[in-house]
Amino acid sequence: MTDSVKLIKVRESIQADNDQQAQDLRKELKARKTLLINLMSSPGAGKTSLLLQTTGRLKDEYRMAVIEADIDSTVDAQRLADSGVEAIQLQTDGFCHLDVPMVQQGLDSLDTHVLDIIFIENVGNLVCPAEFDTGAALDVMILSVPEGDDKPLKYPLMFSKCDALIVNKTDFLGTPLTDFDLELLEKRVRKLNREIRIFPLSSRTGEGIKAWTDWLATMAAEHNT
Ligand SMILES: Nc1nc2c(ncn2[C@@H]2O[C@H](COP(=O)(O)OP(=O)(O)OP(=O)(O)O)[C@@H](O)[C@H]2O)c(=O)[nH]1
Ligand SMILES: [Mg+2]
Repeated sequence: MTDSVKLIKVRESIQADNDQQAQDLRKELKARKTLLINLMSSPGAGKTSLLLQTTGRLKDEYRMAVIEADIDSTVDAQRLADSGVEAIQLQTDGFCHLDVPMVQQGLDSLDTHVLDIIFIENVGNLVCPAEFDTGAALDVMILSVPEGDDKPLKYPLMFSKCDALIVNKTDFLGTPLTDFDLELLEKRVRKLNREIRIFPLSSRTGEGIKAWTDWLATMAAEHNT
């Protein structure tokens, strides 16, 4: 275990116009040919596990970094740094989501000019992160099988705003440990968001991850031209 993680304690911004700042950041990163992806989920759905799998598979083709956000601790950034990925840890001091100025503080610590893809691991919850634009070009959420297939009914905004939904922990499917119905979930999600891409996968076994990384590669090619 190395102690190679840069830690930044961020505070809620007093600047009101987060949406305008998000548009400006998106434009700036498009011009720099850097794809920023905002990854959201409830605590423990598998954000860090998926980031480890994803960066591990794409490391020969893309220069990548991760901005981790947590209320406390540097555990997640350390896990990524230990795997060889550049990772910044933002500590939000009780705050439940990231806004653009917080993301900007993370970006300021990275050499964005040489990076093709930057992932944000947002604070774990399905409510507040859905309400704040981070300036990312893509919003991606994870729902894990043990959370249940009823979540689109309870947290519709999150499912409505995302470009892609990862259904993680599919290794639970078909076992007595869950009654999760993937078809029913897809029906519920499509009612909220017809265009969303859905990737069932297991960050544990690796099953289904290639479809996700292939899509990411297409998105990076489109964005970074
Ligand atoms: N069975 C199974 N377990 C998984 C899978 N993906 C992650 N896990 C486990 O789920 C737990 C939480 O995973 P994390 O990757 O830390 O989840 P997270 O969303 O980053 O969690 P927070 O950052 O705390 O919100 C860990 O014990 C992982 O090993 C999966 O596909 N299948
Ligand atoms: Mg995590």
